[in-house]
Amino acid sequence: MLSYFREIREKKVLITFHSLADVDAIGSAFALKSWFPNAKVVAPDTINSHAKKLMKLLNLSLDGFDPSHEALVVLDTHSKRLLGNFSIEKADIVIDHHIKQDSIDAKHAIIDNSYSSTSEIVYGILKQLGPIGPTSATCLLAGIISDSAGFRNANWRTFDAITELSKISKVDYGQLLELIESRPDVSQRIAILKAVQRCEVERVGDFLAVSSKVSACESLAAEALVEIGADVAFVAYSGEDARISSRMRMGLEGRMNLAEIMAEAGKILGGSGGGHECAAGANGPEIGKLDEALKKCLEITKEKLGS
Ligand SMILES: [Mn+2]
Repeated sequence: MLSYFREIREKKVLITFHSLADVDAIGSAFALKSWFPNAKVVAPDTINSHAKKLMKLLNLSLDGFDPSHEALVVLDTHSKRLLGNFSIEKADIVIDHHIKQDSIDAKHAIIDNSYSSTSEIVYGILKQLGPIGPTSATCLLAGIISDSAGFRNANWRTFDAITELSKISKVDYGQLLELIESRPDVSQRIAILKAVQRCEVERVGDFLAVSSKVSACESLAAEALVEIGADVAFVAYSGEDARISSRMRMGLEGRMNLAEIMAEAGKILGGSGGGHECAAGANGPEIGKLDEALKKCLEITKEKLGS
C-alpha cells in the first residue's frame, strides 16, 4: 500500500467518500490530500453541518468533479450504494472502517472495522509516508474524535494517534470538541423530542428496546433515545424514501449486531442496510413497509436479548 501511495503521488488523484459526508470522511480526505500535490477532494453530494464547520475552521474547500483523474481514492465507505450521485464500480484505493458488504472493486483496500475511524487508518499511513502538517493533524484529530463516539470505539491505537496529532495540531482540543459536539439546532431538537413522544418501549428482561418515527434526523433521534435509557433504538423516517436508523448502547457487542439487523430491514424496504455493530442504518423505496421492517427489527432484537 505505501509503495503504491508513492507510485501515484504526482498523478491527478481524485479523493471522494460516502454520501452525506461527515467529519471523518472530510477529515480523512483533506489529510490524505496533503500527500498528493495534484489531488482534488470531491463530494458525491451534500456534506453534514459538522463537516462544513471543520472545513470553515481550516479554510478548506471542495473541488469540482474532474473526469480526467488518473487515480481514484474512496474513503469511509466501500459500498457502491453509499456513493450518492457517483456510480463507482472500481477504485484504485479504498480505505474504510465499516463492516464488509457489497464492495467496490479496489486495487488496494484497507477495510478494517477494528479501527475507530477512517481518519485513524489514514493517520497510520501518513505517518509512515512523512511528516504530518498542522492542518492535516487537525483534520485527522477531528475525524477520530467524532467517529470514536466519545471514545467508546477507541483502543490504545486511537489514543496513540490522538496524542501524536494533538502535538502537531494548532487547534486546541476544546475547540475541536465544540465543533463536533455542538448543541443540535432547533429542527434537530424538535425531531429528537418527537421521537421521544412517539416512542414505543418493549422490555426484554432487563433490556429496553424502543422504536419510534420521525420526519427528520432519524439517526440523531436514535442516538438520543439510547442516551436517555434505551439499550437499543430503532427510528424510522419516511419521506421520499424509507429509512431506519439504529443505535445500541456499548456493552451489548457480541450479543447482537445492528449491521446484520439493518441488512434484514433493508431487504424489507426494497433496498439495503449495514453499518457498525452499535450504529447502523437501512433504507429503500418501500415506504409502505416501514412498520413491517420496524417490527422485524424488534423481533430479532427480542430474540437476541432474550437468549
Ligand atoms: Mn467514518
